[in-house]
Amino acid sequence: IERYNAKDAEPRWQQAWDAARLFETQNEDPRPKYYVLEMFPYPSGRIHVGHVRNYAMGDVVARYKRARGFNVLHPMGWDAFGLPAENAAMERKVNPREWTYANIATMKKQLQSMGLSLDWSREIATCDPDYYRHQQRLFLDFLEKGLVTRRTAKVNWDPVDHTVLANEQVIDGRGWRSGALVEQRELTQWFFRISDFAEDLLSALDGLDRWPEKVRVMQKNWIGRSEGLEVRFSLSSAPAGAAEAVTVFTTRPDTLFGARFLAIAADHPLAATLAADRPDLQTFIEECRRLGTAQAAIDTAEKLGFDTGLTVRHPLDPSWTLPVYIANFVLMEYGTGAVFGCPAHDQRDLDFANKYGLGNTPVVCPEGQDPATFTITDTAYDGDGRMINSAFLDGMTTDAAFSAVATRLEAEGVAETKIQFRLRDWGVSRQRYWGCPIPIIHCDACGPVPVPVADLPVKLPDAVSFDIPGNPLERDHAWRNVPCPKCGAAARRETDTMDTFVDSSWYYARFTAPWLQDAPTDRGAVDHWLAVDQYIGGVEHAILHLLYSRFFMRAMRETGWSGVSEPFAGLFTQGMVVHETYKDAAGAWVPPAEIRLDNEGGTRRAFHVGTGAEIAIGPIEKMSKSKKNVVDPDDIIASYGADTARWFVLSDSPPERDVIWTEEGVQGAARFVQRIWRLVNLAAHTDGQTQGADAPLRKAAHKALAAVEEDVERLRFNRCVAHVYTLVNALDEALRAGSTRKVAAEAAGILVQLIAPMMPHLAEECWTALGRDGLVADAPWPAVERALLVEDEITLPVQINGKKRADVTVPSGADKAAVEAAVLADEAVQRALEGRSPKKVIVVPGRIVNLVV
Ligand code: ANZ
Ligand code: ZN
Repeated sequence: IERYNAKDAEPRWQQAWDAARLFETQNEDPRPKYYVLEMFPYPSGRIHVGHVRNYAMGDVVARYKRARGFNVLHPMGWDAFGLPAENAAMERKVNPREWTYANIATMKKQLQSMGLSLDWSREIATCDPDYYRHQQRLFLDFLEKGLVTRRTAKVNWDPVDHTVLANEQVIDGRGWRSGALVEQRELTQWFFRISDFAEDLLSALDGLDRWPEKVRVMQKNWIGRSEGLEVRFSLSSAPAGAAEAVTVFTTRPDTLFGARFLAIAADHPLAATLAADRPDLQTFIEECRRLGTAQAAIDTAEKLGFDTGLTVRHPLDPSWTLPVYIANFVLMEYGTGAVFGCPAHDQRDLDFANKYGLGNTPVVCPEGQDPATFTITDTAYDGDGRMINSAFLDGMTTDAAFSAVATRLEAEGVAETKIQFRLRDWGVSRQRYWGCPIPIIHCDACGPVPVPVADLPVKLPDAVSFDIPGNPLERDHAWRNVPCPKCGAAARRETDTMDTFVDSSWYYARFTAPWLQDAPTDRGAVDHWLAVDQYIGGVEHAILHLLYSRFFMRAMRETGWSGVSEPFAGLFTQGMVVHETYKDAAGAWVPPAEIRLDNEGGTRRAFHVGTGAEIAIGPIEKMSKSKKNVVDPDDIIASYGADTARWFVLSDSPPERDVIWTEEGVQGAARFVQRIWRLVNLAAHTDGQTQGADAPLRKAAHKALAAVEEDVERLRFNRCVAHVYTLVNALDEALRAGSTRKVAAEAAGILVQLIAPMMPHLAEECWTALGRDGLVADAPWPAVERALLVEDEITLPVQINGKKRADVTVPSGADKAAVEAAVLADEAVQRALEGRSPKKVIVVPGRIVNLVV
């Protein structure tokens, strides 16, 4: 038998699938639908092995479901707007559009060489006017529905990328891409009102039972629901022009008797009033602003306060007054921008109080502590307990005290219960060129005017220069200066473009009818295909992309573009592909392609292929350009073929965990490809006459079939791989023992169908070798013969006086008497009995045997 030649076979089968238009999905089809989607890639230049893993998983599901009789939708597209295209334009003087489309062409070829069962007829690039015109339409519809607003807001300004960042794009006070320290600026911005849906986005998480629990928890925390009270503290004497009272939001009204101060945000209106004629206060406010609004920065910064000299009356005891501070740890953006400080039970308040000598009063005593001696010094107690030092609350639990305070203050009209969310509205304005233009025209007389739908798309101008920093749209007067659609006066286009997260928030809906010219979606198609049955992607998108998409579905529902609320019924987050790192004697990183590994004497050593010099093997890390530990899928496919690469990324570890890419592993996968090829050919031509091996082989084949079914459904691809190995071993054995051609071919056929979702090209070649008709990619999944799965023997553990002493194998239909006889005859049991005879033998059928002596 000749070796299997992937280089020759793979393109041949890809053409065969194309010619049969096998993966072009029709919306009208009587079969049940199945929508499987992998997160679409950003066209950065080339695909990396992370993509290979992601798409291989999706492809297994798609091909399997297809074989199971589903009408499968498995599309692919490009998340094509974004900063790298502009950076390339700046660095290499290439047009962002040309750069992007060139990358798409390269990456599409690469994906096609993987043999994925994708419906390329539905391909989308988000930078295509045929896509973003509909996004502009959605924006206008959302605007009309009140789901979009415009307001000035403090924004995170990235001074290196010259752009506004969403809070989510600020990590530890730095821009997520540039790593630059983010500044705060006041700008007029467009916002999607995602916070209107906070309650729904939160409660609907419970229904997403095919999402990883950890992702649901992350979303829940991000939405951040708090139940509390808004309480008014009246000012002892309000300064001129200021409100009479300061309202705080608290989740701990039970601790009200522990209050020692009030603190307001630097941007609180009262602070502004006071600062009018106080330069020292103005300086302090400036200082607070520089800290920004990033939670991490606030949490780690030293607590700073400014004593306003004002006091407020305690709402539960008007004779008691509290000082009012301006404090850097209070955010204007959350709650009411004011808090009451309870140092004994809140760490930030305690740090602050200790610094400014404000003292503390413990009011919650932990269970088991003596209230008489319970004191707080450096560590606040934020748990539950019994109320102390709290007048009418004394002796109550914290929960009871919460209700008692709420009831009393509400009755007095100084408080209301309030549900507060951490989720902010989504600011989508970006001061960038390479994004979807916001379809608005600014007129001095009419204000911001929507571009009429008939005038869409607002197309990006093609000729742009990035010679000077900033947004080229601002400088393009021909593009920018247009008449007002309302009054005809000279007006200006909005030059901000949309956050690229908008593009990816509805692409999965567009895939259901991407050919539509005059509407974003077709209701019939969108309602038929959505929700996506299985979405697969990186956990790094667990919060933003998924939350924004969930918002978009709801907004599209409100505007009539969808009848569905949840975009993704099933979600799977796959692990990364990681790799060893290599460093030469001079400390420079060496790419794996230049490494030769040696395992002589059982120690792994690395040598440079060119110089022969020994190279140090470093830790296994996420593949990154900076550490050069990347492998190029093209190289792997060129030397081993796509099936080997696919098999390897599916095989080595559970799909949700990281997989370590090793040359040895890939070689192992390549050998397995040849082994399958050889065995299938042997099976096709065996002239075995004996039938002895037939029964166990049939059993092994149907067992593997049933096991793969179960594990594919749960996306446990590594276990599917293991079942295939088991069947291959069984087939090998049977062929040696001599099985009939009929049974060998049946088993080989099942084997080929099991590998077809994972190694589709090899499977086709084997299918032909077995003399089967048509394409295995188009063949229905074989039916499991359940009768073959019944075990004819079972192994029972035997305990003597509660201790396990032996395993005894009996026929699975054996009755109690037969089991007892077999147990007592067992050598290990006899040894353990040491001549004693058991007083009692308890047989739990199918489970265990207990002997009492
Ligand atoms: C008094 C108090 C006593 C509080 C106590 C806590 C413990 P979550 O759960 O995140 O909603 N807070 C309210 N608004 C704030 C703002 N704008 N900036 C900073 N902190 C703010 O947190 C609610 C708690 O965070 C509130 O309850 C308030 O402090 C603080 F023993 O009120 B608490
Ligand atoms: Zn006008």
